[in-house]
Amino acid sequence: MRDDEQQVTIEPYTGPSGGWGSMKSLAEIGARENVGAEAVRELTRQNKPEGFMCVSCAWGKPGHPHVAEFCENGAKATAWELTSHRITPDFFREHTLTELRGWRDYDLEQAGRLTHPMRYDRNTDKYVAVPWEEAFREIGAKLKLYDPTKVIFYASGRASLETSYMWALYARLYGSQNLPDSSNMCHETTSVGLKKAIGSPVGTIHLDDYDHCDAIFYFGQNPGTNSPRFLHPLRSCAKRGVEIIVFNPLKERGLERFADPQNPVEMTTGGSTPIATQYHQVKAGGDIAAIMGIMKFVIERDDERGGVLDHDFIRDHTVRFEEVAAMARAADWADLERESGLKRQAMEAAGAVYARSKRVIAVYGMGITQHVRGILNLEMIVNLMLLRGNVGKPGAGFGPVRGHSNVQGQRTVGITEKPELAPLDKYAEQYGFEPPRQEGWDTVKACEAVRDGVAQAFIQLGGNFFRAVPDHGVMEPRFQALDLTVHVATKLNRSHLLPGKVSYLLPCLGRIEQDMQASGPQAVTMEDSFSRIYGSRGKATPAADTLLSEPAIVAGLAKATLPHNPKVPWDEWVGDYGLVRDAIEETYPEMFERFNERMWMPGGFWKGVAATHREWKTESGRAEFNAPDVLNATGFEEADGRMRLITLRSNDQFNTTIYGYHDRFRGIKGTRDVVMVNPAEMERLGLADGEEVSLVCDVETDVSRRVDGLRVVPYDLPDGCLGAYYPECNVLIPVSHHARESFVPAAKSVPVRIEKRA
Ligand SMILES: Nc1nc2c(c(=O)[nH]1)N[C@H]1C(S)=C(S)[C@@H](COP(=O)(O)OP(=O)(O)OC[C@H]3O[C@@H](n4cnc5c(=O)[nH]c(N)nc54)[C@H](O)[C@@H]3O)O[C@H]1N2
Ligand SMILES: Nc1nc2c(c(=O)[nH]1)N[C@H]1C(S)=C(S)[C@@H](COP(=O)(O)OP(=O)(O)OC[C@H]3O[C@@H](n4cnc5c(=O)[nH]c(N)nc54)[C@H](O)[C@@H]3O)O[C@H]1N2
Ligand SMILES: [Mo]
Repeated sequence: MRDDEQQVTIEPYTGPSGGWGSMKSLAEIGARENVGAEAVRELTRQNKPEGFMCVSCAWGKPGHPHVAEFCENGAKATAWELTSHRITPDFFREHTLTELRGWRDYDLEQAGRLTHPMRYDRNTDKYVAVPWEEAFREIGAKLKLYDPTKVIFYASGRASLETSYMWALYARLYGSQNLPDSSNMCHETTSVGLKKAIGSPVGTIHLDDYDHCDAIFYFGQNPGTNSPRFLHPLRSCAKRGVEIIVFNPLKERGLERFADPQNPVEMTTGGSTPIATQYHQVKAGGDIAAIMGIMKFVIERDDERGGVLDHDFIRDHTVRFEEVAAMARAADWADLERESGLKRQAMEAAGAVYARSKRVIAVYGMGITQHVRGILNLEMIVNLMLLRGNVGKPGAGFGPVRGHSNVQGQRTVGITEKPELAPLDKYAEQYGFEPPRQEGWDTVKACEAVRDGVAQAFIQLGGNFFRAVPDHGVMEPRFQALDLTVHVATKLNRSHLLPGKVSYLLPCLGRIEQDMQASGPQAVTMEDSFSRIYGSRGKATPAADTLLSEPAIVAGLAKATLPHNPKVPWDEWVGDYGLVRDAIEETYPEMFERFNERMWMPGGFWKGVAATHREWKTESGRAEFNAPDVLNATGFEEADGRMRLITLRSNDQFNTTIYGYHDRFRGIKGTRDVVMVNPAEMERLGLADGEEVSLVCDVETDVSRRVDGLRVVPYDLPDGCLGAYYPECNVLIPVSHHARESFVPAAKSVPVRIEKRA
């Protein structure tokens, strides 16, 4: 039996999040990756001033950190990067890509760190080592042949601000604004929706606002797994008596109870802190109705007794309140109950807390953004918050929890397909060229362009695009029809196994590793969920001395592709990243003033967010109420047998990186091929615990989308909802099933049917 292969066990987890369970899980991965003393030493530098910034999530890095300012999953990410396993050219001599396509995501990454640049050889179906200079030269020569507007430059949100700036500049100098980013599958709904409603495309709170709030309204985000360091402020809030009102179809353990691994009392007594004061298992896509119910209660109470709404704020700072208020008053409780899956009393109980709380933070994640009507979800959260002026004052505001560690920062420094979001005139002036002005491709448009044979080449800076996107059945063969694919990566993943006609795999240093350049060891910077920017210095020994840094690879590609431009000093930039930061400061003087100096401020420096001080950069110049035109976010009709599939992360993965097969908090061990079904639904459908079923996409198209062999796991979910894992179930999501306006694939309610085995 291989080390990761365990008996499949499915049993409810009764422990808290954190606690000994997280320690055990950590020890297991440390042993499996065979990490040495160096990795342990590195952990003490994680998320500390002068240390390195975690390669996992984008949660804030406090100015006064804990002794161990890392969590179970951040430590796993560190161990995964500092693994002692390697993929050398020998590995590729032994395995064809056809064979490797039969491996699981877990096996591919577990094989270790990539060490050499490789070129795909079609005759043998293998990757073969190629010298760096040759790879750059050949890629550059190919790129010169294409129409730049048909080349895709994808970035996953981990690359530093320096790399991202160079990347975006490279694409535009080449003539392409096709700069999709993992953000397009993630918080783009925030970028579009918050921008529209309050004029700032990002969260408005500071980390210490959690010390001042008296209630948290918490929608569709799973901190126990995806941002575990958030559990510390949540626990402090809970201890302080802050009311934490959760809306989530699943009972997520991190929102129920947390035992602090750094608290000796909780660890030795087995004690834990309850987190949520109310837990509402809203239907997938039901938040619009749930929030409408809360608003109805709050507005009607104000109508009756007054003193509930912040009328001054509404008058001075907002538009369209009356329209939305009238709609809330007229809403019918029966409709709201049906659409939200919650009882009127539940919405009223949440409303009562909202009405009496002076400072409220709204937290949300993918449960809000990844819906066809995700923008409406978000607008409803804004509506609710505006009722009592809960933005732009201490202890109140919007707390979107971002994904990748620098995903927000990539947008800040120019990785965007939207011309209006990039300082194109400034680019023109600073670098003396005419940047492309037409709208580029986001993730969905990039997929369509690949699917329809329009795109010619795909260059990927990190990530696993081909696995993260929807519709694998349709997309996989199409990726292989591309003329050129190039991947910059640390570990092998499925995207690398779907080579275009010509294909390269370029291995890079990770952020935890020492990055030595002409001027000495380099540091990089990133931006967290709180719009704070700080430095990160890698010190670990690089996985191989053949690796290049990401800035060096971007520069290598750029120099081979572009005509010489004396205003773009690629080599100098690679020699000293401080010069890239100077260039960033020149492009964005307001946000990055004295960048090189301020990057080492403990807790980072704040780039500034207008809505935080009630400056509304919206069309109306005010914060905007928006009346929803529907009450649910799914974007599809109810039909007999049609269910809403929620695609989820387990506690043992980072996106498409699968660390293991133990979703501890959900009690699912040894397999990811499961579908979570509520027991009443199981009975109705005649399904037995452990039975194997198929899920079939329930959208009328000429393509059949299905996943077979999923084991039924009884799970506490609202009626009509199912849960299953991403990325295995992405095959069920049509590319066309995406959020309106933000184009985020709607991974949180996918219309499916369950098929029993014949
Ligand atoms: N360890 C680890 N950390 C991660 C990641 C990881 O994979 N592993 N991924 C990173 C990335 S890129 C991101 S974007 C974040 C993702 O972090 P999250 O935003 O937490 O994303 P998900 O786990 O996909 O699920 C979000 C939650 O939404 C709930 N939900 C689903 N549908 C609905 C709905 O309609 N309404 C409501 N109210 N809730 C709903 C689900 O039950 C789930 O608890 O985490 C980041 N951090
Ligand atoms: N069904 C469904 N689909 C989803 C989601 C969902 O909830 N449900 N979530 C969506 C979301 S929120 C996101 S953000 C996307 C994630 O999409 P991506 O960001 O594209 O995917 P990741 O799995 O994070 O990428 C992992 C790969 O990144 C590479 N990598 C790791 N570290 C580094 C590094 O330092 N440098 C470089 N160059 N490469 C590195 C490794 O090779 C690794 O295999 O998926 C989206 N897809
Ligand atoms: Mo994400």
